[in-house]
Amino acid sequence: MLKTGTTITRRGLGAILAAGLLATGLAACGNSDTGSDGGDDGKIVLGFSQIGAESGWRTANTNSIKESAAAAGIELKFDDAQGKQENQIKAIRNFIQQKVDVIAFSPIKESGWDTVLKEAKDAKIPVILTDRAVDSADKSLYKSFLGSDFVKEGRLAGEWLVEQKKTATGPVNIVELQGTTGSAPAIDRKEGFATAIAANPNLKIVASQSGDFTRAGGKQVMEQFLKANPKIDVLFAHNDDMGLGALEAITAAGKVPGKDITIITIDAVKDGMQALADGKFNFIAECSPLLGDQLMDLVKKVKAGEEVPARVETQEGTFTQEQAKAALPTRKY
Ligand code: GYE
Repeated sequence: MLKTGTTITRRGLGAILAAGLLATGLAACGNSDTGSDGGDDGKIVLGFSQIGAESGWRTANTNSIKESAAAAGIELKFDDAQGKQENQIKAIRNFIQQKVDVIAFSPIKESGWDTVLKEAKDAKIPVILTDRAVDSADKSLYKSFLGSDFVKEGRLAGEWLVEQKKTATGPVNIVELQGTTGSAPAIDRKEGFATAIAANPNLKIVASQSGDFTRAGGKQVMEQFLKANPKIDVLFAHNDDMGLGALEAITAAGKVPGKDITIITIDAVKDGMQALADGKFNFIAECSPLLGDQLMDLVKKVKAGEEVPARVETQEGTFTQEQAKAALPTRKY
């Protein structure tokens, strides 16, 4: 994994600190290129385009960004794109027009960003990707990516299943609820899971479809899966919310979730963790939405002209039912 800029010499560190101090000093003296509205208060203005509010993860992510911006004294211009890429592009163009200091966004899909990212680059506004990646070949279009290793999350989910089913003699039928089509987490989690389960030829994905990362989507697609497949042993859902929606469909079909059907999800938001502690889910690979503090740190650094790592990854674990019971009381989201 790419982790440039993680080794900093003492001298380098001194230079970085000096540059940071200088930038802060300049800003405090009312240097005119800060801020979008007059810009003489020294405040950093961050334009952030959020995907929407499709899941518990997203809500926790939005709260984290708002809270961390306030705590860091960064002025946040927040836009909710309501699940539409065109709205995200519009928001980014607005931020460019308003001459914000830094733009950050969570791209709903991987492709289709080159033109607008080029516009930001031409306007000399640094861009930071949070949570999801883009497939742009030109890596100079953004300064950094902050988020999770989605392939690893899928792999951890698959490896747990391989271990659980290592003594299975017959076929184990798996259905997969994919995230939003074309999004980085849907593409990567699918890939990681498939790679891991290839270790046991008994494990077969018999149906795989997008539930768009929502509860309603998870419920609806699971209903179809149950109708079309008489024997489903395992559900792998790319997030907790789709798994939670699927619970309703499974119960309505007269099956016991967590027993008749083994359920594996990703995220570990509170409702997912509760389902795991209650025995309805069997395993969750964690994906942290608490990106706010790290994002504000990167924003300050790029504004100060410092080098930042091309990729910053969040720390994550996995949860079994017992571990969920232990973690729930102190879970923040
Ligand atoms: O897993 C899902 C959300 O991009 C990591 O998006 C994020 C995913 C998260 O809707 O719940």
